[in-house]
Amino acid sequence: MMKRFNYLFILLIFLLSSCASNKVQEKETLKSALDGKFYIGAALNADQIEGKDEAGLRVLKEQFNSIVAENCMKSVNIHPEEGKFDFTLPDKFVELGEANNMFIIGHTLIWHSQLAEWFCVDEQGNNVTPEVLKERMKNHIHTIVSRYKGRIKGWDVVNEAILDNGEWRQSKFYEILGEEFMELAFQYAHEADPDAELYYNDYNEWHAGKREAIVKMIQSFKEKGIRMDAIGMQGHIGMEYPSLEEYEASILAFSNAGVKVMITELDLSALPTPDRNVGAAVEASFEYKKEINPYPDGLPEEVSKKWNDRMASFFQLFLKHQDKVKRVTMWGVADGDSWKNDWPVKGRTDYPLLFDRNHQPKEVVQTIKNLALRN
Ligand code: 9MR
Repeated sequence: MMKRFNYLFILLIFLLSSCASNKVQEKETLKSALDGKFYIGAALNADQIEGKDEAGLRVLKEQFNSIVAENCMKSVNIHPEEGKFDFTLPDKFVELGEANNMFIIGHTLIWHSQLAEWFCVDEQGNNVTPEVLKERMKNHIHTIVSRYKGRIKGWDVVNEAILDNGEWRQSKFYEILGEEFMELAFQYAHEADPDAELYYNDYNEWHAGKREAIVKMIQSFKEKGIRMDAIGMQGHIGMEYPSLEEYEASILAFSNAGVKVMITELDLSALPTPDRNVGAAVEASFEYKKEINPYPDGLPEEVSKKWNDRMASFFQLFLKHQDKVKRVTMWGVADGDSWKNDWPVKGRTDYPLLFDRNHQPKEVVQTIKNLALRN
């Protein structure tokens, strides 16, 4: 009798304490649960920066402690004509981050896409000389980086310069300057703010060719004494790709080469992909068909479970490597904001982010908090 009472007593204590710990975890936010592990960030669109998306901003301020500009700092927007900068949104973006004590990231200084038309050509549309392009890059980078010196803490200096097979992308920058453009970009950024962290940011880095080329680049930067703090690993992932092992191999390779890893641009598409190697090439586009937009009215339970489990397994991986991963940034706050709704097929309904269209946390948010408190 006494023994049975003891068992019951122990069970009761166990139930009460696990209830209490669940309550504590419910009160935690993503940023408080992940505190001391890595920053948790989100990309901000114009409506959020301008204060129009109140629901998105509420979630952002409550849950996240880092921000990156989704579009407003791309050269086509921030420097549309030579010598004519538009800092309206970028200034507001930085003020928003500072007012909320966030780790602010600038995106992106040199990118072949969304490139201002004038940047690499003369008035006749011919490529400028290497000397002119160097001068333009220097002016562009110096003007932007020094404006936010000490305020923007890290920069995606160069974006997407290497192809999946490890070859250089034939961008205008490469065409005119060769490989040197990469080093020059980092050098100019460092001159403008010696304390800012500098990153190379790309997608599909789980492809062996791209991984190896990036490792070589890190090594060469180290030999030459050029500052590069981290590799940004864009996380535009799908339900079937990449494998956790492929993604982990790149985290390990970059870290072993001597830099930190930032998980940037994370979103997990719940939709079928017309091409699993499409990466995040903005120009890719496939025709809309009803069968590739299967969930216009919400995710079925079993798909939602699979989605939550897969997102959780990625966060588990990031937590396993919390000594290497310094930041995880979602490419948007809530599903309705995501570029994935229109890419690579226009007009679909996707479910790639941690908060749904009503700005409610998905199940995985609680799972991430639990994992963070345990790891
Ligand atoms: O999410 C961005 C989308 O709103 C823009 O239309 C697009 C083109 O500027 O860029 C998207 O963000 C890209 C990021 O800047 C770089 N990596 C790939 C991202 C998705 O295309």
